[in-house]
Amino acid sequence: MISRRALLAASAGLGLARARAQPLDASLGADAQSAGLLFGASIGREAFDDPAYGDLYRREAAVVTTDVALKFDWLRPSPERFEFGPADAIFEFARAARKKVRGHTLIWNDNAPAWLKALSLREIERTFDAHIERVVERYAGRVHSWDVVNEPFWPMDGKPGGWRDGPWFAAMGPAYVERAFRRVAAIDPAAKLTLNEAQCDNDRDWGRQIRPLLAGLVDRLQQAGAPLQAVGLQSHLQPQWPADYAAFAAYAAGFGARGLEVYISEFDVNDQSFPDDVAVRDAAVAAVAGRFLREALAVPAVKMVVCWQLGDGYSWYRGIWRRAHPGAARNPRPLPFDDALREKPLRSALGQAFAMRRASFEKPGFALKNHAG
Ligand code: 9MR
Repeated sequence: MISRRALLAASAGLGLARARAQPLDASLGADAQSAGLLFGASIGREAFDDPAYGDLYRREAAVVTTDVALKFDWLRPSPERFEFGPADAIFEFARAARKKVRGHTLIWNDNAPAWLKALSLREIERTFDAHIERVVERYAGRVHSWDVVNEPFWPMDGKPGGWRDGPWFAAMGPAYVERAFRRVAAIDPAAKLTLNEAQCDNDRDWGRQIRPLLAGLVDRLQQAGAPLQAVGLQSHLQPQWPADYAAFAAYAAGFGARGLEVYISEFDVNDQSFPDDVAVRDAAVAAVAGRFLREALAVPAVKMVVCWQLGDGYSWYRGIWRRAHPGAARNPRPLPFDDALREKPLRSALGQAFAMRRASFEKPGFALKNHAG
């Protein structure tokens, strides 16, 4: 391992940005921290069932996001029951390993349990307030950031304004968003309150429609004085679709110009359009990630990169792929570690991107490219 001081001393005489942009290679969490970033991954029970996987989080992550443990449908199997066990276990893991926790997600119109949908609109509204209060109170002071509302927009639902349909929207209309932010802030003022959205990284119709909708919502929330501190841009990259990562970075910088932090909150790379050959595929995934991160991490407002799990074997893409291709030898490889938890080229791409950001920080006059102008 090369020390930071040795690296700087070696590169000072040469004055070569490339020589300075070598990963420190301690861990992704430490490399990211030296570039003014938090790095981490979503976490679920896999990290407890598979101790080597848990150790990988201990080594590499500085922050963990609850994958499913805090989602309404997982927490609330019935109206009376709160299933806090899995989330409590993640908070205890984070406390013991000194990791920050991102709470994902309080309010999402997807995946609503049948019992919630069966309630009257007035009862749904009451459930909304009571749920936020109970959950936020339990973890108050221990949450780095809350995804207060997840994926507010889904124009394909056909609602005016492109809103995602579901019980919360049905009961309160668009007002549910501001209401959620205000209630969380009243209970846990220390958490950074985040609006998390999907698709903004692609230029197919979904990305093109959702980007301006999200920016408009952020403007309205800020005009109303709502307590919003960050925007999460999930970044499940889809290289099979058109994308312009420089334009994405400019979009992210726009939130920075509004005084907000930006989190790359669910990073992974869909490899479905790449060849079967594993070495070729892993290299292609790393190349896409490198292109994306080079642009995104040049934006000062971007303060965090969270992968959606760490190892390919635990990616959400695995289940989707197996259902669509039963018995196939090929499996998705969207993450920085493989099934045996060995490092992949994507891990190097992340380390390299953190090193490039650090090198930009170290340039005189703080030369991070500011897309907001
Ligand atoms: O990774 C999550 C998977 O295990 C769940 O079954 C699914 C539904 O709750 O959600 C996945 O995570 C999603 C996240 O919560 C929101 N953005 C998209 C993620 C991938 O589907």
